[in-house]
Amino acid sequence: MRIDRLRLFEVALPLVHGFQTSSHRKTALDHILIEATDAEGRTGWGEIASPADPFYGSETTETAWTIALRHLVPAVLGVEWDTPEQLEASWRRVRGHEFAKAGFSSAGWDLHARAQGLSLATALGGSRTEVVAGVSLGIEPTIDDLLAQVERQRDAGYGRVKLKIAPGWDVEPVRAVRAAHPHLDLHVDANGAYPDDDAAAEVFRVLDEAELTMIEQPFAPRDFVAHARLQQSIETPICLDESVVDLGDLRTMLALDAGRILNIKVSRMGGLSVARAAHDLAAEAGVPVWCGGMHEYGVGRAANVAISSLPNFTLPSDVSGSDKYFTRDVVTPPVVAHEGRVTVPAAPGIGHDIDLEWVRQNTSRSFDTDRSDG
Ligand code: OSB
Ligand code: MG
Repeated sequence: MRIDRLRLFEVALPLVHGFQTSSHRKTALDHILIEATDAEGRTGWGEIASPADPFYGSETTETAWTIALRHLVPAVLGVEWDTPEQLEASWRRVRGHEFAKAGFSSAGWDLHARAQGLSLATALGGSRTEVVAGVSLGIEPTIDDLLAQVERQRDAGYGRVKLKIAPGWDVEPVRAVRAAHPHLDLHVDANGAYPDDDAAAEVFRVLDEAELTMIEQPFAPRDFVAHARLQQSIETPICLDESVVDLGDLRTMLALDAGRILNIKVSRMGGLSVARAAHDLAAEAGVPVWCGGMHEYGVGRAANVAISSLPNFTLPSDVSGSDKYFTRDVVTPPVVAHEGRVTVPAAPGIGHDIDLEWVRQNTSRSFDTDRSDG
């Protein structure tokens, strides 16, 4: 297999509902879509879902665009490969920039699956025909607003709710949601906002009583030791997100018992092959995983649904339906959740068509290897 042409589209879409985490607020997204065309004219699509600002991780839309054009496009173009792993080996020398790599990885995997006439899920080795989806709710202006959001998503059929927390927005909102929904599958995500101090220890001691499914990324990404210490002192499983960007990080987490659940994000880990390897390693260690999201458009969302079909994705994933985020997605049909479940497409590749007209209408810049000398 050989990719002979690449097109990139930077596409801006507004979010249906603004989203605030401990570090930033977003009302619109700016993701990069990649179309890879092989020697036989088949196409595969991938998405670079980096946030515009370096507040979740160090990448931005701008750094991803630059790394893609300067390093990843030239690495990938014209390379002969049989497996997506061989394609990914073409950018082995590029350190970091996992979001940018993930877009190319997914485009390669989509092509690979289509060439074999397989769904992406099947090509990855997944067997689930549907995946359980949860919703991730941002920090709201008031607790009443948050309760209304929870109510809305429960009515939409979602059975698992994750709440963003931050110092000053933690014990109270969690207690309020728990009181209103005693049996809800509820968890919290701090996005690394807490300093490792006594005040934080007290917050987590109290949250430990709220019967949460997990506490996600309380401390700074690199501080595995702080997570390990907290895990030894509370019952609620800690889940790591930002901390784990490669398999080495996962080994550190497992060796230190710095968390008992893993959030696998295809974007954060640099692509589908690494995500699958992390899934396998976690499964061997008896650590359950779920698929986190970065508000992906339909292209990245479909890749998330596909990886979630692997057997150790036993907890609900952040793969809610497109309508939670966008009035019109970049794929047809959009990703749809029914009673909190998303059907894993059986059609070849990601199983969705690209709405090129909508992509073009929202494209702020584009690049085409057929229209430049690189
Ligand atoms: O930590 O999972 C996170 C969005 C932006 C940055 C970080 C995170 C998130 C989400 C989004 O929680 C989940 C989704 O895509 O629905
Ligand atoms: Mg998270």
